[in-house]
Amino acid sequence: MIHVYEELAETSRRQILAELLHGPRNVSEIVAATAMKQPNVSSHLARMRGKGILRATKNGREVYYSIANPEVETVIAAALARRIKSTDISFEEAVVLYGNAAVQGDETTCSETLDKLFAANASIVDIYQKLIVPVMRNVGAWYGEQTIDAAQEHMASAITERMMARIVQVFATSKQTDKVAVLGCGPNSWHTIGLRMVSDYLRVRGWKTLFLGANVPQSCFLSQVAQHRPNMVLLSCKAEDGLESGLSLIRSLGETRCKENCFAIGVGGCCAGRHRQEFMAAGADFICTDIVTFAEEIAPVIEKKGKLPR
Ligand code: B12
Repeated sequence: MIHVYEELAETSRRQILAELLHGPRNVSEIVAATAMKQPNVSSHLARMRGKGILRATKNGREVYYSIANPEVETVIAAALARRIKSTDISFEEAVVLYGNAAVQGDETTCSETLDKLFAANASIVDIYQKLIVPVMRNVGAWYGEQTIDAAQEHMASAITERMMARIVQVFATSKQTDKVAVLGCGPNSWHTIGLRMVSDYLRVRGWKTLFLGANVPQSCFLSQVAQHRPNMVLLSCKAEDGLESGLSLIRSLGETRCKENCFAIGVGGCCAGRHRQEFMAAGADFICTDIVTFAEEIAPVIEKKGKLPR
């Protein structure tokens, strides 16, 4: 019976077997049901027939394929039913699965873990706050206690950035507002993942986002803001190394605000949380250290041009 599990582990053959659980099918019917190319379907059918998992019966000029016998059929049906059930996953389990995979460079498991959360209808904010944030916190702790090395920390960050590109595509809508945000990390600030979450969230809400990335020289940052005339400028400041340059950037941004180019300035990241007063004194309109508060209390208010919680 081991052959059956091998076949079920492969996506295309699993799709064909799932279709054949409904009864005998010819090649054209399988092509239509699976949206696979005809030569691929034929080669998978030939392989599984060779292994005794399928049988072929001629009916006039058509060849119909079916599952070889009731015993094999029971195994396939049970395995597929288990698979559907296994889409249930808690965030706690996902953090463990994804985190261990990320530091081992196992992108497939990270991606499959996300698929389960998508299937469970998790929101983008929940995936970011309840999966990615604790995963990266664990990665930092593992690095601190030397369970992983710097290369693994960088690899996990790189994989997470790729997974976030996937996440935002899954939640992307055609919704578009006239709102624009410029987001970036000032000189000496390299932690972009939190700010990228905020950027993704705004995109899903229909904002046009200009994500400048890490370590942006102050003059270039200011020129992007002058060019795009955003409604909101967002910075992230996570490590103490970026404090002085972050404050300086906010002061300069404040000076460039005028009637024609009026935007809200927001700062996030834990360094901003620790130095809230200094950032507010420098000209920030709000400090926000988590994406849930941003999504629930800040973005809707800015969209309505209401008063921000200070
Ligand atoms: C990954 C990582 C890196 C990566 C970053 C890759 C990348 N593309 O971002 C790399 C390897 C580049 C890096 C570099 C460094 N890092 Co580092 N890094 C981390 C790590 C492991 C995870 C950070 C992360 O991505 N978290 C996940 C995100 C999603 O969380 P977050 O940023 O907090 O974002 C959330 C909120 O803060 C908020 N948010 C964040 N930004 C914004 C912005 C806005 C506008 C809003 C509304 C909300 C918001 O929303 C997010 C979701 O809720 C942490 C460990 C830890 N415990 O945090 C250390 C950590 C942050 N790093 C640290 C340090 C010291 C450094 C280095 C100086 C190390 C070195 N000696 O070279 C350098 C350079 C840092 C610099 N000058 O900026 C320290 C900071 C300590 C401190 N108090 O200053 C930490 C805490 C590790 C530690 N315990 O020592 N790092």
